[in-house]
Amino acid sequence: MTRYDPDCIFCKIATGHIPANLVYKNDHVAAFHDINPVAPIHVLIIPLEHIRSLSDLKDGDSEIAAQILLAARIVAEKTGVLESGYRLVFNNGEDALQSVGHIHAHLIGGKTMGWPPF
Ligand code: IU
Repeated sequence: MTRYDPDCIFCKIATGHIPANLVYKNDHVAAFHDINPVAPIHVLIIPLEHIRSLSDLKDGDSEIAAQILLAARIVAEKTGVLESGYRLVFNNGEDALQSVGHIHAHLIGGKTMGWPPF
């Protein structure tokens, strides 16, 4: 893995140094249940490599970006919300209340949601 931050909790989860309730993992991404779920299904999908936010994605990160979206479909299938529907949320930066500086998509489902999301 080329990018790793020893102080990042999601890097520690990605490498297995901190346990998480894993839903899915491949060579690019890991998905695990959020410790503080906001819906019946709430899974975080992270790249294994440390990238602070969507704003830090580079042209060369297209495979990682695609893998996050592809993992969402697999997670939706594994958690039973592929047909009923789900939402993918990236909180990016301060205004969006991003609290962990390692890209993560929230896959949220298992209930009917509202719109707008704020
Ligand atoms: P945010 O988009 O950065 O605000 O979301 C961070 C999420 O990470 C939040 O929903 C936390 O409950 C979740 N989380 C976690 O699942 N496990 C952890 O060890 C930590 C945060 I720290």
